[in-house]
Amino acid sequence: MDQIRLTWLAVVGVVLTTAAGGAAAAGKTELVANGEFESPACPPGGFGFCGTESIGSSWTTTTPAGFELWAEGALFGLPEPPSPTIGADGHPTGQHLEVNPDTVTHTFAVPSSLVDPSATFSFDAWLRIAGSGTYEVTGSSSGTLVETTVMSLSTTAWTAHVHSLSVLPGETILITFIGIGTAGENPHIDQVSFTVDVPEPMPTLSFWSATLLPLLLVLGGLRLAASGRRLA
Ligand SMILES: [Ca+2]
Ligand SMILES: [Ca+2]
Repeated sequence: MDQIRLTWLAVVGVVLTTAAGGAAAAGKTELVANGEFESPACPPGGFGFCGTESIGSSWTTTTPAGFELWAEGALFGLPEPPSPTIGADGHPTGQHLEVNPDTVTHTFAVPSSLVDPSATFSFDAWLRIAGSGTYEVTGSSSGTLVETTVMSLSTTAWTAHVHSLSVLPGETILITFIGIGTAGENPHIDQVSFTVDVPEPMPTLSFWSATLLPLLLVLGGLRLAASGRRLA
């Protein structure tokens, strides 16, 4: 096999390796909408109720007045403590959601393009004054992914909850938060997150024809010219 053919084989090998790498590369994709509860805006330092249409249609609540959003550091009234202003990640909380003695859910679909089944579910919880709460995660194909678990026991700090899960492409995920206690004695939640690794799309044929193929032709031409000079 001559040197020119060897060079072309090497170039084709590099291109194929690059294509395979492009297909395998993945990025974290967030599947929870408005998980920081920053929309719509609360009155500064206070709290307010809002409807599903403003927080996002994939969220539901059984609280009759709607979703109860609180501003960062909001204080309902003494002797209650204000909401801790720093989340478990060390950053300011912004707004957060009071679950109330009710049920709050969030649903979304896992992308059908999913290759890697690993997912990460996480959120912060703060027990405002008393009561308690539980949460669970269910997949429409996978079944129960997180069993009913205590949400928060701290009235003075946000508690981080992190779960590594395995999900199936295309299934629907249901996250459920349940407050237990009387009104005003229930956990708050913040920075609800559910991430998966989704492969990045392959470069299109037009990308190859517009950039790499001309480059290969130029490289091949240079190689031929160099080979010709050596022969001359
Ligand atoms: Ca927030
Ligand atoms: Ca946050």
